[in-house]
Amino acid sequence: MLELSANIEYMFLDREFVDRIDAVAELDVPAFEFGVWLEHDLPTIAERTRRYGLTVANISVDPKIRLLDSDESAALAGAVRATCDTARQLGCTQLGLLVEEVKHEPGRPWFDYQRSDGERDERRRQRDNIVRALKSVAPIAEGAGMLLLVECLNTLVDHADYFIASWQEGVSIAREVDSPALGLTFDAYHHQVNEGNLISSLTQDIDLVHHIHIADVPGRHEPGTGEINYLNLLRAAKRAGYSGYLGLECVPTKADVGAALAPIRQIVDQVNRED
Ligand SMILES: [Mn+2]
Repeated sequence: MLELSANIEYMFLDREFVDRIDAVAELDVPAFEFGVWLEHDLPTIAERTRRYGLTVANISVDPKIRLLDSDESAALAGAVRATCDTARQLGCTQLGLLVEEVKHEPGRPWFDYQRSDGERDERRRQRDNIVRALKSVAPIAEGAGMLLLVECLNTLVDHADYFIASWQEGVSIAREVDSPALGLTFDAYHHQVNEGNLISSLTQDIDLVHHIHIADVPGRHEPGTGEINYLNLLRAAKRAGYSGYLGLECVPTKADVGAALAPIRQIVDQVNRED
């Protein structure tokens, strides 16, 4: 079963943060999600979540910790513990985790940094630091009954210097960490921008995918406004065994968000009805 989850950092921005939960309920979307939580009124969020019978599908480990060149694993452990505690208050079981950015030279694409032996070794060392840090915190999440989900971001439009820019690198990191509490978020928007090849990428490693983010390319607007065929992508995800939330991480093109989301709701309903 696929279910939509509205990211309230992307939509209903004309309302106060906690009032966006009301908007989710008004549209009859079953879940919502957001990233950073430190600044928010958590008791009110928890109360409204319960009042409307919603699910908090995902929050993020916050703040972003430096892992590549310095050992801040103690700070990461503290952030993971605190996020597990917050997630428990909200009835949420999935924690998004971003690694940091590396300082690339302006205009030089990330893959160019594999050219020389020295740069390849540098990236390898940074990657190994990420693996080591994730191995150290995965047991914390596992003990709390939570999933830590690492996300790959695009480097061509939105996050020029983000470290995990390739899905295969994310997969290889997750495989090496090898913990039942460590998985990946597949963000179809980021993936389409950087790589394309959505259906093969998603289905080949579907066992690692515990959350999917959706938006269309270009513009990061609602599905149906761009080049991604969500009917075929979501059908493939379901057939490969994915069951879970589809986080709407998109900026609606219409003031009437319900109208903007009508096409993707129709697709989700159709896929859910299929065998
Ligand atoms: Mn995302």
